[in-house]
Amino acid sequence: MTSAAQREPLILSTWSFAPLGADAAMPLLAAGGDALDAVVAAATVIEDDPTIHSVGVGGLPDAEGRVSLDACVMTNPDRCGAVCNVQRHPNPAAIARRVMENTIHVTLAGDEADDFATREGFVERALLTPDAQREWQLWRHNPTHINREKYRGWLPPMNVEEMDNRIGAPGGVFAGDGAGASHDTVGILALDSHGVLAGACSTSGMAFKVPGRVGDSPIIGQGLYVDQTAGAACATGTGELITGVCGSFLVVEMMRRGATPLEAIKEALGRIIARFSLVHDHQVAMLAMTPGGEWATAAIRPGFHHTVTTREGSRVEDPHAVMLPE
Ligand code: SD4
Repeated sequence: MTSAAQREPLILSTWSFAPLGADAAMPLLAAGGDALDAVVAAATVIEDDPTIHSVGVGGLPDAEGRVSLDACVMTNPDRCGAVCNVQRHPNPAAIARRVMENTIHVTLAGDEADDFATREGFVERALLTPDAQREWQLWRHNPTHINREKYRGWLPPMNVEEMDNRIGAPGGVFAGDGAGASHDTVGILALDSHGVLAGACSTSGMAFKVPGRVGDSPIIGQGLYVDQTAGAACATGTGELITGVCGSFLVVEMMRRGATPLEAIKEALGRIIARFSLVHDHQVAMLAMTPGGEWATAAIRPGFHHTVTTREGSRVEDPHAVMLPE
């Protein structure tokens, strides 16, 4: 179910929390605004919402209880920016844009990325909310986790959206079988009325990750890739799998060579399935869009939803393909 080529403004985002941001950003595009402004605006709204436990404020912390944020933005190979491991500022996508626009670099990481943000006028904010801290404490004291060798042997848990909103429930998301919520990156692709594509990808990463871990989301070509001459793609899910196949770059290059968005995503997800020993909690989903506005989404496993936003509003839908339906 891909749409016809168009210059009608279009926003395609990961997961069902995305209308919050996409609906706020669509008026910019509907008024003739810029795709990059729209994706950063959408990401910022989602990052600022403390009830979303996988992006920005309220994100679940690392194994030591610290929240760290990753993000990137991109419009072309020569126009991209990223930040990793931001711990003092809530809006990494907007900071990534400043890295792109105000430095000669692409990526800043850690404390220095926060220092850069402060110099750029971004306001610091505590990222760890009481809810997220509570989930971390439940995780820390859950024997199904601490009996495993510290950090290793701990499987990446399922996506927050797939966890039935168990955050805040008496046992927390890690009650029961030890599987839990973790990783719902917001990936946003936009096409503006001038036919310009842009993308943003923002996450707090895998919950309870080893401190310092960086996933695919802020890495150009992995969590996001945009080239006006070929298309745009972004990814969500277990970053280590996406990284192994340079997922978003692969999808865009497949489209450059003539694949449809769906064919391109299936190639990337198929490589992950073929090359990794997947466990139950592994999930990857991808979005792809051509410069003409043709788009598709697909996921390895059931549970993923995309959000498509037009002038008429947002629709949350199932992906066009699920590679391993059961
Ligand atoms: C990561 N890919 O840090 C991100 C998490 C994610 O849906 O996308 N979750 O591995």
